[in-house]
Order: sequence, then structure tokens, then C-alpha cells
Amino acid sequence: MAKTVFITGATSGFGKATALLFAQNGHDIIITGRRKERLESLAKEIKTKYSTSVLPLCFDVRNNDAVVSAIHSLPNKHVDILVNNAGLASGLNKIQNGSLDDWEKMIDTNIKGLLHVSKAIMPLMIDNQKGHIINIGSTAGKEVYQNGNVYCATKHAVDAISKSMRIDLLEHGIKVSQICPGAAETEFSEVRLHGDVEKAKKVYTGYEPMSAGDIASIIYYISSLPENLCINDLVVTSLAQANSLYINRK
Ligand code: NDP
Ligand code: 8X3
Repeated sequence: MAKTVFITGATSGFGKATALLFAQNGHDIIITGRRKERLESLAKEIKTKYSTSVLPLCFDVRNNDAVVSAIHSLPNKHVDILVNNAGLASGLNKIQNGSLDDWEKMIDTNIKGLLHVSKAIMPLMIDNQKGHIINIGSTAGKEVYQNGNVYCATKHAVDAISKSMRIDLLEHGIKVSQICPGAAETEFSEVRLHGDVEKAKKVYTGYEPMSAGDIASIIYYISSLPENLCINDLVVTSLAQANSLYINRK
């Protein structure tokens, strides 16, 4: 049966690949992000290729009023699966050299943004006594590494929020899963390195990183399990990566 899937950060990387995969499998998609042209072009692509409904909603997850008004605008007030994916790293410096602006961006997006969207969607799931929240954490939420400091802290917060959500939503039959990927080649490093494309490419040289499609297929798999099963927490890396600290580069 077709489900309604709400995906944050669908203009790129994991979110875009996830939207395409769910649409390909006949699910109704709500795609969100700040870049309107990209949302519109993805919506067009989905409509052309698949016979499913797609609704683009353009907002910044950091702006709670914008989040609330976008979610209030949903025609059916119904979401089966929320993929809390929007997020970023900004800067890669020792903490003593960190920029306040980078820190605020990461904290406001990765922690507060995820909370804003969840707060607006949880009541819809509670009304339905059913739903699935899939939070995108990171290996950076399991271990810290040099220069990772505040990004790692935000993903540790996602880890804690995911565990808390699972406990607090238990009585409502709502599943909460966290996926913690290691390195995957998307626009992530370009954003982290403030647009330095050449340096960003080097993050993925000498080994085969994961792709956005790999993570999308895991999100899809987790959401397709029988009703009685919930993958609570899943850490995934490419074969060349052991954890945040060890990558086998040739
Ligand atoms: P991308 O940079 O390719 O995609 C990030 C997405 O997040 C974009 O669609 C972007 O949309 C959206 N986004 C960022 N800030 C905001 C905001 N303030 N409001 C709304 N949307 C926002 O990176 P990935 O696909 O790799 O990252 C997706 C998630 O996965 C992030 O949470 C990231 O931390 C996490 N992750 C990534 C890993 C990797 O190695 N790539 C590994 C582990 C976790 P727009 O700019 O249009 O708003
Ligand atoms: C993204 C993966 O290794 O850059 O969360 O922290 S890493």
C-alpha cells in the first residue's frame, strides 16, 4: 500500500536518492529543502517518471514558523514515514579555531531543525497511533574525531534524541530508527569545506566511499520491514572504513 513519506533535505545527496527510490516504489512523497529550483526540478522528474504524488515544500528547517506553516499546509495532514535527513557540517577546524557562525549553523540545523520538523509531525502520527521516524545520524554521533568537534556533538545529540523519541513515543506505536552512515560521497564535504570542490574530492580518494543510493536503499529497507519489527540503530560504512577514525586508503 502506498505510504506518505516526508523527506527533509531532498534537494541533494541522501534525501534526493531516497525521494526517487520511494517514488519508484509507488509511494507518495513530500520533498523539502531550501533550494526551490532543485525541489521543483526533482518534483518534475518524479512526476515524469513515476505515477505517484509529489509535493515540494520549500523551507529552512531552522525557522520554526516556516516549518509549522509548511506542515499545516499538508492537504491530508497525514505522514507515514518522516525521514529527518536535512543537515550539514560547516567547517573542519580545531575547536579553538572554530567559527561561531559554523557552530550555529550546525546546531540550528542538525539539532533544532530536526526537533522543529519532528514536533510538527509527531502529533499527526500520534493521532494515527502509527508512523515511522527515521533520523539520519552519523558515525560522527558514535565517536568524535580531530576537527569534528561541534559536528560530532550535533550528531551525538541526534543519537540521544533518537533514543528518547523511541521511549517517549513507545505508547503510540510509532517506530523510531536511526541510521548512522560513515563517509558517503554527496555534496556533504563541499558544504563542510565551504565550497572548496577540489579539497572535497580528496575526502573520497583512495577508497570507494558509499553513495547516496546506498543510504537510500537502507532507508527503504528499514521502512519495509514487517509492522512488528523496528531497526532501532544502524551503523553503516563502506568496506574500506572501520569507524570515524580508520579508512583504508590505497
Ligand atoms: P548533502 O549536502 O548532499 O545534502 C544535505 C541536504 O540537507 C540538502 O538537501 C540541503 O538542502 C538540506 N539542508 C541543509 N541545511 C538545511 C536547512 N537549514 N533547511 C533545510 N534543508 C537543509 O549531504 P548528505 O546527503 O550527505 O547529508 C544528508 C544528511 O546525512 C545530513 O544530516 C548529514 O549530516 C548526514 N550524513 C552524511 C554523511 C556523508 O558522508 N555524506 C555521513 C553521515 C551522515 P538545501 O541546501 O536545499 O536546503
Ligand atoms: C559524515 C561522516 O565521517 O564526515 O557524518 O563525520 S563524517
